[in-house]
Amino acid sequence: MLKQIIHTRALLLIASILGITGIAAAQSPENKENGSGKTQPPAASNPRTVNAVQSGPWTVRLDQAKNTVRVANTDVEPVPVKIMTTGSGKKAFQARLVVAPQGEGFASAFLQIPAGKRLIIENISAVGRTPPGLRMEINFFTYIDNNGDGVGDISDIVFHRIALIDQGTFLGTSVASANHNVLVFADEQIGTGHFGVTLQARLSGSTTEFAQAQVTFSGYVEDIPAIQ
Ligand SMILES: [Ca+2]
Repeated sequence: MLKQIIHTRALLLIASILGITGIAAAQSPENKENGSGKTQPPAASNPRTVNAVQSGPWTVRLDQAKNTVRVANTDVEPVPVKIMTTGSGKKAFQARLVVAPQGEGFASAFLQIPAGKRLIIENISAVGRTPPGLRMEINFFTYIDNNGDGVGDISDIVFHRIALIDQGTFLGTSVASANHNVLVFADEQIGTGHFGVTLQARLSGSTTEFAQAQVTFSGYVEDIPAIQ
């Protein structure tokens, strides 16, 4: 009987030790991860990532030794890239022309382009001032060797119309204005011929009162390419 009691206590002690060990094992970090007691590396299809969130501006620096940027786009979805070149004689250009039409015939003014240069006009700002009841038409024309024959001829002339919008009447003068982003090429020289920008304006009727068109041209000049 005594032997049986001792044997039973021994079994209870062993069971108690095993139970404590089991609880400790169940609470270990490894078992929390995968329940197997072994730490597994992250699967390639489900890599561990860090949610990188930062308030305020980001600063991204290029490695000066490599200094390249690659954009992973497909051929059917290319990223538009504009190559900027410098040192080709580019120079900012801005000029204003004024004409004072008095009737339905065109009055004109001439803008000289620097010798041997191509003027690229990127913006025009225009205003037409007329007596109330009259309207004004404004346009300008330029030249570029459109037919590529190296000769300045009538086929090289190009017209550009300016769409004015009525602004109202101010102190007895009606005002219409426009501001357009444009892309206009104007060569000063084609072959042996020399050209510029001609502004012209006319009225929808005759008047002896004040009428005036002003156009500001903004852009740049550069060397005319040798081969076009
Ligand atoms: Ca030509």
